[in-house]
Amino acid sequence: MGVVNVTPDSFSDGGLNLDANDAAATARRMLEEGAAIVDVGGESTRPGAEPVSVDEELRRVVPVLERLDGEVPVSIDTSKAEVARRALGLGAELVNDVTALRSDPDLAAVVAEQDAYLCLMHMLGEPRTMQRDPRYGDVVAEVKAFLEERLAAAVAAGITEERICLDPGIGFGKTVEHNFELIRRLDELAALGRPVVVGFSRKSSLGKLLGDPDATTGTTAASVGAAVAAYERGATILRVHDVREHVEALTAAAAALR
Ligand code: HH2
Repeated sequence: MGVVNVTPDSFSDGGLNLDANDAAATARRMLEEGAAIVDVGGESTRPGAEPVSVDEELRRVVPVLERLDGEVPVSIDTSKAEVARRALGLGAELVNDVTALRSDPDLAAVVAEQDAYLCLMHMLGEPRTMQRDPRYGDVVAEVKAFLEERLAAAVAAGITEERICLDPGIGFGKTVEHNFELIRRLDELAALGRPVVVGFSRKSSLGKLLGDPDATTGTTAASVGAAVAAYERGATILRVHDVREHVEALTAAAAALR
């Protein structure tokens, strides 16, 4: 899954794809580089980010989806029912909701009515404050219980279980150690029986691991290492910014692990 952030402020690619033509070109390039789907988002959820209005989010993502014209498999990274509805109408097939259907009460019905795919992600708190001293007893057990509960809620709301994937939410209310423990024990999340999505790409825990306590991003090489480890522990979808490098590494890893 390639990442295209149509935002001025995303933590690693903010501003790069704010122009709809640039964003559409990036999405098409990612498809050529081997992405199976491209995740288009109009709202940054980086630590400290402020929410964006529905109108502004639509203004950012709709022109991109219009330019892609259904030719690129698209995931819409949104928590808003209206944005999801418009995106699905323009050909998007997956709704990636980092709030796991907890922020907009109308979103579940939109996904159910359109029979779209859905990604439910774990987050502790909200982006504005989530990195202020996050604590867990057992991070993996707590994330697993959360995802299990949100999966049941989504199914109860009429969404087909076979269309739902789950994501531990790397960096969303987690320390460096929490993030790596989630990858180390990813098989426990895969045991829920749904495909697991992992988005470690460029996240600050990678920069911190490599020795910079103030890092806000991580390198491509570190991202690839984390993605290969996640794949080995059962991840099905890797959400990444550097598609070519990840496709090459994962192709080799898949051949070696077969
Ligand atoms: N991470 C980000 C955004 N959306 N969705 C899922 N399912 N999993 C993730 O790990 C995930 C996500 C944050 O990364 P990015 O989109 O690059 O940055 P920003 O939120 O600043 O736009």
